[in-house]
Amino acid sequence: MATAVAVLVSLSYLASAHTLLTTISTNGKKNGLGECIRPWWLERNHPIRDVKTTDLRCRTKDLNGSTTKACPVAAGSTMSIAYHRNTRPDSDVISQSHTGPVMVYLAPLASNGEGEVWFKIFEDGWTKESNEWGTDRLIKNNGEASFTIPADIKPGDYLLRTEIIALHNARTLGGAQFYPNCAHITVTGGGSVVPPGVAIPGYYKDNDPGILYSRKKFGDNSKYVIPGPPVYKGGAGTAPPKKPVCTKRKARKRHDL
Ligand SMILES: [Cu+2]
Repeated sequence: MATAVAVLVSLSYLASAHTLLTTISTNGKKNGLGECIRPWWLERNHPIRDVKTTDLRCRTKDLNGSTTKACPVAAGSTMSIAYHRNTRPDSDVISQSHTGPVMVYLAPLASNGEGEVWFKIFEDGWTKESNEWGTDRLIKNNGEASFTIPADIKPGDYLLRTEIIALHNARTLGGAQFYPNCAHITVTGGGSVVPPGVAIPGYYKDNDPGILYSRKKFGDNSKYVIPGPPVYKGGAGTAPPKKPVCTKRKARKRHDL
C-alpha cells in the first residue's frame, strides 16, 4: 500500500514536471502572462515527442494565430523569454532532470510557420566550463533567456518560436521531449534581409545526433550537437556571410579572395 502511494506520488510528480513559455519581454517591458503568445494546449505543459507532427511547430490550439496579438520589438534590440512549469505566479521553471538545449527561431508570420521559413536566432546547449545545459541556466535565471533580434532583418510581423529539448530519455528513439511555443512579434526598424529557413516539422529527424542522444548526467557532453540549422549571424548592420566578390580593382591586389 505504502509502495502504491509512493508510486502514485512520483507519477504525479513526473506528470507535472513539464514546462511552457509563459511570458516574453520586448522593448524593455515584461508583457503579461500569455500576452502575444499563441494559446497553450489544453494539456498546457506536456511535451511533443514526435518530430513529424505539426504540433512541433507551436504546441498551440490556435493553429492559424487569429487570436494572438503581436508585441513590437526593435530590430537589433535584446528581448527575453520565460519558461515555467505552469502558469501560477510561484511556479518554478522545469524539473532539474530535464536537461537540454534552449533555442529560438523566427519565421515571417504570413507563412504561419509552413514551409522552409524558420531561421534560428539563438541557441544555448552544453558548456564545458560550467558543466551546464541551457536548461540549467534557465533555472538559474528564473526561467529567462535573453537574445538579440538580428538588426538587419526585414521589418514586419514574425512568429517567434521558442524551444527546449529535454534529453533525460533521449537515449531511446522517440524519447526526447520537445517544448516549443510561439509568440507573435512585430519587428520595427531593421534592414531588408530574409534569412534562408528550414521546415519545422521536417528539418529535425528522430535520429539526429542532438535528438537521439545518450546524455551524460555527470561529465562531458561536449560532443552534443544542437539540432537545427546554424544560428543566423546577421545583426549590427552587417550583411550575412557571402562569397567574396572580386571587383576588377580589388582583384589586382587580392585575387586570392
Ligand atoms: Cu517533463
